[in-house]
Amino acid sequence: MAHKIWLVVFLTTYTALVTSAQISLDWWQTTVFYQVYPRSFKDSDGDGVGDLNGITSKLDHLVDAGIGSVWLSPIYKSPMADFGYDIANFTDVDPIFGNLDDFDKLQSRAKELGLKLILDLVPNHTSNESIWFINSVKKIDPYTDYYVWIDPKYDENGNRVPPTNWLSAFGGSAWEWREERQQYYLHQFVVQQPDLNYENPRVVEEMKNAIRFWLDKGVDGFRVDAVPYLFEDQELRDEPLSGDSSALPTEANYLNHIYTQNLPGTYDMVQQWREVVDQKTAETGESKILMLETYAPLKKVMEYYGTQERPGGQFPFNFVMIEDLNINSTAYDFNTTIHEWMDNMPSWGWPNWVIGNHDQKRVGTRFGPGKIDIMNVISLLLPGSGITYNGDEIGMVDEIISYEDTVDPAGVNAGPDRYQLFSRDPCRTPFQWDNTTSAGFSTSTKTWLPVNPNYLTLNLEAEVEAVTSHYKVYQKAVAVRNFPTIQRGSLKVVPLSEQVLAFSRELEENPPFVVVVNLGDNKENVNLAVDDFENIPNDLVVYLSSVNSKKQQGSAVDKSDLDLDPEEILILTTSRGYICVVHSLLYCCAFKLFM
Ligand SMILES: *[C@@H]1O[C@H](CO)[C@@H](O)[C@H](O)[C@H]1NC(C)=O
Ligand SMILES: *[C@@H]1O[C@H](CO)[C@@H](O)[C@H](O)[C@H]1NC(C)=O
Ligand SMILES: *[C@@H]1O[C@H](CO)[C@@H](O)[C@H](O)[C@H]1NC(C)=O
Ligand SMILES: *[C@@H]1O[C@H](CO)[C@@H](O)[C@H](O)[C@H]1NC(C)=O
Ligand SMILES: *[C@@H]1O[C@H](CO)[C@@H](O)[C@H](O)[C@H]1NC(C)=O
Ligand SMILES: CC(=O)N[C@H]1CO[C@H](CO)[C@@H](O)[C@@H]1O
Ligand SMILES: [Ca+2]
Ligand SMILES: [Ca+2]
Repeated sequence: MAHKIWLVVFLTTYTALVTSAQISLDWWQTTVFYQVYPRSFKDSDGDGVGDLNGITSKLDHLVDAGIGSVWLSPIYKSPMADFGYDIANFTDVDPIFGNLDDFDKLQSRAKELGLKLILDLVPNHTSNESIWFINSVKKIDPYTDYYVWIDPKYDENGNRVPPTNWLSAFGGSAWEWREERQQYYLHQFVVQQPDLNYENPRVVEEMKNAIRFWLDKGVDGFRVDAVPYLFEDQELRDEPLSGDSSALPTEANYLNHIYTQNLPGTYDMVQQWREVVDQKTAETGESKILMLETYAPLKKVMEYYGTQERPGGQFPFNFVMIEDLNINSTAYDFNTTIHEWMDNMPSWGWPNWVIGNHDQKRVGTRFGPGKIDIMNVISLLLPGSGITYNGDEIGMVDEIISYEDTVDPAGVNAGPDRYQLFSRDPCRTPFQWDNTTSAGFSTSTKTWLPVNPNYLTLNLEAEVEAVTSHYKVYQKAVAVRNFPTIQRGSLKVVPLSEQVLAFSRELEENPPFVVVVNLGDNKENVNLAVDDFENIPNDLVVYLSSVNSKKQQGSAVDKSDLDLDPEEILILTTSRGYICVVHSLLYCCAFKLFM
């Protein structure tokens, strides 16, 4: 009888908890977004370039890793001057990647596997091969004012000069002269990427239609590219010098971009897109989302959350770990940087942590190969959505690429002496699936970027077979994200020494988690019995330890006397939490009585 009563109590509370957990968080808050760079993920037809069918064939990998959402970098029709970020048609697939049928197959496979699908939206510019631009050059309406066309200025000698000193993100003037129109057009990126004119309501509508086209097809949202660049100063004022002494006068960092980035109209446009997306959410009853790429000063980045009444994106990407931390950062630096985001975010905002993408040196290169897993674990266990750039889960690192093999316009434009400062090719090399030809990426030995020669040992298959590996650590870190403590728990960050960073996640009756990492090259002994961790019980057990750790999963540790090897990672929980986690007993955690 007593048992029965307990069972009823258990089930009622269980149901209430399950329900409350489900009501309180949406899929995009708990998921990990996995960025696929399509050219480099998997080549299905042996031409050396990745494609949609290739991606479809490898979606199981994402499920195996525990990932819930895939974000594809651009797959649209493009002359590939900026490898797909120069779009000629926003509603068609480039033949190099396949066609719309292949897209449909990819999407249905993703749905079958329970994966959400996010596309890249590149609203700032089109390709100069877009029919819009071709017509605009010829002043064929309605395209005449689709782009930013401005009359030339003349210097004191009567020579034609661009209307402002604005610089392209990839170097050189942001203005390009066109004889046919006797005007300059603006391109904040390469010459082949003319900026759209967002003062023109038709352009605004075109982009909304592109968003609707893909939403109608069933995608779950967009990652919006280069958001700060949407609007420019209507008075065409020159930008002041930045004072950055490392930048050449032709390089973007030479100027302070007060007239070409984060102009007020930008925030409003994002909110308008959000309305389009929200409309689909209302129609389908499933949240559709916008994630924004906004490299900008933190205060401006936060404004892209919008207001609670009129939200912007679900979140702007959080790049603080890319911008403010590196291989030399101390635990105090990590503390400051994590707080920087959490303390400046609107109270109702949802965090996220980005450690890599196709524009940055890989995390394993920025922080050193010994810290890849540290960065994966930290970014996945802090509060918020997880984001992983393809290959970071297996610890891929940048490859050194010669100037001859360089294809990224940002690198090519910089010339043989400075290309390594700008080229994004090193982080875009093909995914390393196994130790066969071209790392299992392609049947061809000639791939669009060379495969990193380390693939013979560093590849997914080997890491799956190994007892411990980057991938195994990644998988286990992703798995804990299913637990309410990680999804909704509080955060306390405690730098225990210059080298050792710890943070706790706690949620009511649920077992807490404590992440402890040694960022340094020396052994350390730390005491977790600090004020901030006073509610953490003493019976701590290792849920996950790093590849180099001597501590076994499930072994007990002494809270006040913890030895750490260099670059060691520990995810600790209580013995009750440990049973829950290893058996994936999601909600058992909440009941002290029963465990
Ligand atoms: C884009 O491609 C689609 C499908 O091929 C086509 O119907 C449409 O006219 C194209 N749009 C533009 C602007 O070229
Ligand atoms: C696009 O720009 C490239 C580089 O300036 C040029 O070679 C090409 O002719 C342009 N295409 C069009 C259609 O304007
Ligand atoms: C890290 O420190 C080393 C030694 O002081 C220095 O050479 C290196 O440039 C630093 N790296 C970064 C990214 O700051
Ligand atoms: C961690 O960062 C916060 C916010 O900057 C600061 O208030 C706190 O003192 C830092 N903790 C330590 C131990 O430095
Ligand atoms: C290639 O990988 C397979 C599977 O991991 C392994 O059995 C084999 O020994 C590897 N071959 C070489 C040459 O490393
Ligand atoms: C991170 C990212 O996607 N950056 C993109 C910003 O926009 C330019 C131009 O579209 C791209 O080249 C970058 O890759
Ligand atoms: Ca291919
Ligand atoms: Ca613009």
